[in-house]
Order: sequence, then C-alpha cells, then structure tokens
Amino acid sequence: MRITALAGGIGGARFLRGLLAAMPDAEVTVIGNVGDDITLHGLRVCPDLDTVMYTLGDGIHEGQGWGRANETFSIAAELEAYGVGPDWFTLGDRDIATHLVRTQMLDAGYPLSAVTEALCTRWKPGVKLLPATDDRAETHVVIAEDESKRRALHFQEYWVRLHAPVAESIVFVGAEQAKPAPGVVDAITRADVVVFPPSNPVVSIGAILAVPGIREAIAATDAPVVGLSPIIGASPVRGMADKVLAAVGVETSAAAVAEYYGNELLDGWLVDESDAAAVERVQAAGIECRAVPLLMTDINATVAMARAALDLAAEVGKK
Ligand code: FO1
Repeated sequence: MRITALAGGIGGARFLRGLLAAMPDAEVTVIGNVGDDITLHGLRVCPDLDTVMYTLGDGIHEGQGWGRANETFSIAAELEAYGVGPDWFTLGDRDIATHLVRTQMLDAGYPLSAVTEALCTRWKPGVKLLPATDDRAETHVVIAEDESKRRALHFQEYWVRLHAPVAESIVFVGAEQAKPAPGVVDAITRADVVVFPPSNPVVSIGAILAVPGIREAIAATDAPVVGLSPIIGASPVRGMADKVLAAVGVETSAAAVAEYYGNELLDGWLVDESDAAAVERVQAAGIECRAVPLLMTDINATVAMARAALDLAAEVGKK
C-alpha cells in the first residue's frame, strides 16, 4: 500500500512512528513542511524535516521532539562568549553537523530534495522524505507591536523568542512562486491513501498547501484523504495552533479545523472521543467523521490512531 502523509514537526513525526508500526510493509512518502526553515550563522536549518528524519531515524531528543539526543552545546557556548546571537535559538553540536552538510550541499547547487535524500541515507527514516518545495518559502507572522505599528516576524522568532503572542496574519513568503519538489505531486496522485497527521493546520499543513499545485493535487486525487485533529476540546495538544488559527479567523476546535481544510481536500476526519459531539457538524460539512482516542500517549495509542485513520480511509474509499 502507498501512503502519502503531509507532516509538520513534532506531532506529525510522532504520528508517523505509529503509522510505520501499524503498516510495516507500506511504502510511505512524507511531504515535509519547509516554512519553519531559517538561516542562522550562515547555516540552513530545516526544523520540521529534521524532526521527521531524527524521530524516525531514532536520533531525536525524545523529550523535546526536536534536535538531537545526547546533545552538547559547546559551539553555542562559544558563540555566546563572542556575543554572537541570536541567543533565543540554540543549535546543538550534533545538530550543527546536519546543518553543515545541508548548507555545503545547497551551496554546491544541490536542491533541498537531494540534500534531504542524502541526509536520510544516514538516518534511514523508513519513509521517503520530500520537502514540499525546493524553493524558499518561509512562514512569517504579522503581529501588532502597538496600535499603530505592525511587524512581520520569521515564524521561529514569533514562536521561540516571543512565545506566540496574538498574531494578526500569517504570510508564506515566496510560496506563490514556489513549485512542488520533484516527486511531491506524484506521491499524491499515486497514493492509495493520503493522510493529514495531527500537525499544525496553519503553519505546518497550511504552509505545505500554500505551495501552488499541492492543494490542487490533493483535491484531484482519487485516493481517500483522511486527517486527524490536532485540537482536542478547545486547545491544541501542543504548540501554538490556537494562536495561528485565530490569525486566519478559525475557531480552535476539531470541527472548525475540518471545515478549514474543507471537503474538497478531506474525505474523512478523526476527532478525539471527548469531541464526539463534533461528529455531526463535520459530517454536515460533507466529511466522514469518527470519534476515537487521539492522544499519542505511547506507541500503542499512536498505532491505534493510525489504524483508525486507515480504516476510515477504507470506508470512504469505497464511496
Ligand atoms: N525550539 C525552541 O523552543 N528553542 C530552541 O532553541 C530551538 C532550537 C531548534 C534548533 C533546531 C531545530 O530543528 C529546532 C529547534 N527548535 C527550538 C524547535 C523549532 O522551533 C520547532 O521544531 C519547529 O520549528 C516548530 O514546530
């Protein structure tokens, strides 16, 4: 079975671990978010691609969900001694090796997709990891400095330095000119199932859908498209989805996120058992909906979620 999943960072990567455990023989392609990417100290950092690669390659810092396990910070300490910032975004020594390899390959003219493939020959994540695009398309967030002044911040500064204050709007800088990376549209049109893991609907899945051609391919594919809500009750399981959903005028609820994606993209949607009351509203939006446990408390819970998503895909696929 060919499964294609759009994935952001931590939630998406953890879900993929369950998907691979549930479907060890499936051919899984992951279309990874590049909107979080940032250049620091001359190095290109791709947080969401690295979180998928490290998580599935068993190199991830488990507690954080980003960066490397057994990390050291000698370089960060030296940079601080030089007074060289930014001090709000810390790169570990092991992680810096990834950025050095990536940056020298990019500088040599390799596209990000080729760089990602090369890095994955070491990590062997068990999936084909594709960046949504080889072009630069970084997410910026517009906040109100005060009633008269507004500022657009790189997503990392918005999230890591400012801890996600109220956001006015989200801008995917350069996305309009970006093209899907090689293999991305193919992975969607040839899939037996397309999955939206419980990633951030705006700055992760939304940033991927902002690349022209990707949303259209998902809307056009014959494969059933099934998503899992990243919102349980009125709040995100992790991260700042509530803040960026508000910025795009969407209520923070499992049903509202399903409506935000819409039935031209989604055929099925999983909400948590505690949101069973939302099933009717999602069905009314033309999207098949089931209420199942959606907290990834351990690998078994995540495997069960992956199975529920594939069961729903099988059901809607027959329609
Ligand atoms: N998040 C933080 O809160 N603080 C950091 O210093 C930090 C450093 C960092 C370095 C590499 C990397 O791949 C991710 C890093 N993150 C950090 C997490 C990052 O903001 C998130 O992984 C995503 O961009 C949001 O999902």
